[in-house]
Amino acid sequence: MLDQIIQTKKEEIKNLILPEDEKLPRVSFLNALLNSQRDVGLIAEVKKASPSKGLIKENFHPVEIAKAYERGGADCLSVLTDSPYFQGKREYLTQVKKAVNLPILRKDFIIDTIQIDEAQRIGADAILLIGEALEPTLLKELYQYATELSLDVLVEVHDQDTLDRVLKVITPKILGVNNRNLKTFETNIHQLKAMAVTVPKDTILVSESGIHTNEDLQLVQQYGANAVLVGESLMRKDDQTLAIKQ
Ligand code: IGP
Repeated sequence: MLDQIIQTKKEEIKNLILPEDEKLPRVSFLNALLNSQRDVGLIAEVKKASPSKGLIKENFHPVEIAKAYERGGADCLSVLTDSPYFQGKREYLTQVKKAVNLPILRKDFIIDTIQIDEAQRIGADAILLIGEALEPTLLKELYQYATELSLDVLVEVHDQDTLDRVLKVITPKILGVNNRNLKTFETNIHQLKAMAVTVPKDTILVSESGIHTNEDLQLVQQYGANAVLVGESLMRKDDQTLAIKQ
């Protein structure tokens, strides 16, 4: 699946026209996680659909969801901008950015610097780079490019091999371990357990995907997560504010 998504992105990039710079104020994604008042930091995701679950939310209103997350006390937001697979849009991110004060991660499959320019222009505060999707030299180049534009980067890996490869070229300030394998869509809530010891101690560790209950949250915290990235289980609730109030 991941290979197919990357092929699609290569085609998209060929036709990509950069939007006007919205010149929206940048908020530090990293600081929001560092200063979280929650037991475990929370990145709440605005997610309409996914390839593994299909449509997650009917009557999808990204701005309303984002405001509800903010009221509930999320530290950061993640907004899907990929449309072929997740039914996201870059406009959603800009609309959300204009409506809330929380820092926003652009959730997409970034393989080229032009997508980082795009992220910056539409109002993202941070971008995602996926270890499994990028050769180490390209990962390093994109990481540096984003950093020069003052965008924070969430570097995501699924397994130990990828983590080892990533750490040879960069020391990410924020590292996500995706519990979901993007090639098979299998989710394993214990994915982080054996990997956490190899993560540099100053790196913020985020457990991503498949977190549904308080038990899941406590488990990943025990494994060493400083924060979690949650989409589906929050999106399926009727009241997103209530769902994340501690
Ligand atoms: C959220 P979930 O299972 O709570 O909806 O997962 C997030 O981790 C997931 O959307 C995600 C993702 C990605 C999506 C993690 N890494 C990379 C697209 C691309």
